[in-house]
Amino acid sequence: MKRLLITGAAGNLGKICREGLKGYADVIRLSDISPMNPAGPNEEVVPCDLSDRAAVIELTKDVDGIIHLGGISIEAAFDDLLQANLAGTYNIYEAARQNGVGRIMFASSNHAIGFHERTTRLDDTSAQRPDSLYGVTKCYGEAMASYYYDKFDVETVSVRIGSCFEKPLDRRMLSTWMSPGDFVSLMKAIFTAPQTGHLVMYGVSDNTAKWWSNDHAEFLGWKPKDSSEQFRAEIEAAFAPEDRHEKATIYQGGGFAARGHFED
Ligand code: NAI
Ligand code: 15L
Repeated sequence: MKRLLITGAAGNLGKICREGLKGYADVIRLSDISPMNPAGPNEEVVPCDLSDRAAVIELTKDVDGIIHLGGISIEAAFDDLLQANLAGTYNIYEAARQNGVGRIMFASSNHAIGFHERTTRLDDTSAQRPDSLYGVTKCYGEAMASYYYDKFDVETVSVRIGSCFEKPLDRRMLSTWMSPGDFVSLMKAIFTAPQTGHLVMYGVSDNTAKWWSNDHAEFLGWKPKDSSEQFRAEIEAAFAPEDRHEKATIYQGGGFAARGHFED
């Protein structure tokens, strides 16, 4: 890999990738609308607003692969999501097509399927069931990825990321947690695989309580190493048992599914 672009490089997962992928490509190009630390060895820092198509076309020149993390990462007003997540993702795909970028990792989310109940075990063929406007933008991103592969051969792995933090932050995350180390090893697997087409998978560690079966992880040759079980006692001591009749507990998306419309 000669040059790998990471969008959203100033964010939580962007920083994890910047650290964890050092040396993985000859050059790592880091981009965000928010401030980033200056470039280190083998790095380029290129600020860019993803909603600016001309700037995104410049940003993706001479790039071989893209880890597309940039955008709004929680529920938000539609007009804001429209710019950052909808226009931003279109601009990345169109720029990739024009500049011949071969493969993209699209940071989808469990909120694309968050209105499935926790008692349902999902796989990569399960229907989209967004739990928020934010989740809708992730469904759109997966559809964009599918279209750009079928028509233009731009490959994508759409990763429905669970909850990627240092450790689970509540009881729900005992099911959805993905360790930073597993996230980095997945990024490497995605750009090492000989062929991916457009593939949907779950970004989740090897948690005992997980809700998702992940055949496409095996297809990529990726095996998570961590499990949330190491945190179970700590989380169960800190958080009261969940009421299984509450919306936030019935649905996989938790609070995203339970909350009302963002703009009301
Ligand atoms: P984050 O909010 O920490 O980082 C997102 C970055 O995107 C920010 O640095 C922000 O400045 C940048 N950004 C926003 N609008 C932009 C624009 N118009 N142009 C350029 N950059 C823009 O989010 P985090 O946690 O790092 O997540 C990264 C991606 O992964 C997001 O797309 C998020 O939806 C997705 N994801 C993350 C999960 C997690 O557990 N961290 C779970 C599921 C999905
Ligand atoms: C997401 O999609 C968010 O980006 C992240 O901040 C968490 O809320 C995560 O989902 C989750 O469901 O835990």
